[in-house]
Amino acid sequence: MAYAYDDQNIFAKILRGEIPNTTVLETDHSLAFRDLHPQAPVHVLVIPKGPYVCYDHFAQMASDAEILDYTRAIGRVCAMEGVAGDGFRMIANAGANGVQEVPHLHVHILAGRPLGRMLQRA
Ligand code: DGP
Repeated sequence: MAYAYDDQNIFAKILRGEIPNTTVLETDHSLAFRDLHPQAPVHVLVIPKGPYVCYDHFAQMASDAEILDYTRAIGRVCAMEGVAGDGFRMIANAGANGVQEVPHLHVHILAGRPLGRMLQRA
């Protein structure tokens, strides 16, 4: 599977500083910021700085340093946002069936209210 990265996607523009964001955490290889349209009291997006379309692309192609940094960044955001006590959900949408809107890998961290069942029938 070849992954074609579009560097005009909105998160690439955020990474280049062309669009503002509300940053929660920045590390060497990752950026976490608040979702523009939050669906829960806590709704943070965590993205790698590298040009990866989706999670499987990242998991196959990223360096060990990027994967370590990204995984630790997600852990740090969870701790900073205090999501562990009442629980939370992480979502990484991919492609058309996954209804991925922005083609740059992002994990959603959602918390702060009961989130319902994982999936609904379309
Ligand atoms: P997804 O469907 O998984 O690709 O979700 C994309 C998310 O990105 C969606 O929850 C809204 C968010 N989003 C879209 N544009 C912007 C933006 O310009 N800034 C921020 N902070 N979030 C955005």
